[in-house]
Amino acid sequence: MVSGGARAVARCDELGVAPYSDAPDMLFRAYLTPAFAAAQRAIAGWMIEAGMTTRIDAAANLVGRYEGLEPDAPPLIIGSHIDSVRDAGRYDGPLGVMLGIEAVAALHAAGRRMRFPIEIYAFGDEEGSRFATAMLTSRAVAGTLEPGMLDIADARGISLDEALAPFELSDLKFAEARHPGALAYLEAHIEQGPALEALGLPVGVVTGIAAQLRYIVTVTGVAGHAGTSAMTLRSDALAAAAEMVLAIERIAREDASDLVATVGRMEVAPGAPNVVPGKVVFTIDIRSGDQARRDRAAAAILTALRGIAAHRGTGFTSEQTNDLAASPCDPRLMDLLEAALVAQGVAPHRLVSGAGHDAMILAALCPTAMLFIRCAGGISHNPAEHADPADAEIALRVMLGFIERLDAL
Ligand code: HGY
Ligand code: MN
Ligand code: MN
Repeated sequence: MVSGGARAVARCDELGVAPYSDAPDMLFRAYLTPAFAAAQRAIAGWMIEAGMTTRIDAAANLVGRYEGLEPDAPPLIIGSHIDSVRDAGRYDGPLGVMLGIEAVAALHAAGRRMRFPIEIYAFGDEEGSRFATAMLTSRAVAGTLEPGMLDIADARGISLDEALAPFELSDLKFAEARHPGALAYLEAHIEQGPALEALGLPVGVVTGIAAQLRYIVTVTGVAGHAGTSAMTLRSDALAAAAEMVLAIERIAREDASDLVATVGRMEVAPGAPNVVPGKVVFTIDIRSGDQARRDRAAAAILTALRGIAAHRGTGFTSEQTNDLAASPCDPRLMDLLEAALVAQGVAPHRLVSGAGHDAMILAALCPTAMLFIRCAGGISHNPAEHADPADAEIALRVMLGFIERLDAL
């Protein structure tokens, strides 16, 4: 018989290709697309098979529920996201959802119910790969949406409200996804880094998640003929942006800490070989476990970029699109998770997450815990991402041990 861990990995693989990807040649499943809807249908089927009832909430999250002995008790939420980055790996997000389903399937097969209900959340938007504001759907659940956050459109100009319409949902009701109150939130996720692999450990307990800031920067120069615009007379937006990217890298490197800063997307207009670039739009993502350090670096970066723009005579604007506070995991839940991990014969190890997770948003709703699963070479946000079925099986047993310990409190 296939183990629950192996089945969870196999289901992630199944979700890695069409019709569960919107792109024919890679995995890209953005929030509210046809591939997203197809993935929801498949996952809902697996939830029902595992003994749950299912619903889609007002933010288009798929929710499976396994009743407890005390139906009105606040539930344990187990979740992660099913949207992906462009050209994604198969496990970032879905593995946590699949393992949650497997945990319920194991309880159901054993005829076991806890005092509390268990809800499995397949969050819709975590990556922010369609709309610039990431973690929209967990913010709706945690009740931390801010004014203006839903007033957004994707790269093709489709508003959130228009994207919700095929799901028979609307941005006016989005906040109704707010959860009435949960006992705890547990998220299993691939580590997306090399630490567990280097230590020879299949799983580890997360202590907290680094703070993030994201910006969109627009650099405006003057478009001109590539053959006739003299080098000394140009206002080249891309040359200025290139200098800015290097300044961002230098500032982050010079900090010599856990601080990281990334320019991950750049659009050059008009984007022709024979035209001096007139406009460049790029993103900046800045993170550190220390929020004050992150903020100091962000201020230094913006000052440097303004200086480059002034020196080169280009226009410069920046807009903050995301501000996620550092999020410590709950000490008591960490201890429970660690006890469950030790019971599986795994040496305990605690580590910080540089990647963002829905858990950092859910922390506003209830205490949170995260279990990291080793991933090959620490590679993530890359189709080469790989999680071992044997590690997933250990993670599943740790999650079940955690659930039993939470029930016994
Ligand atoms: O960007 C992140 O940290 C995550 O993968 N959403
Ligand atoms: Mn990711
Ligand atoms: Mn993720």
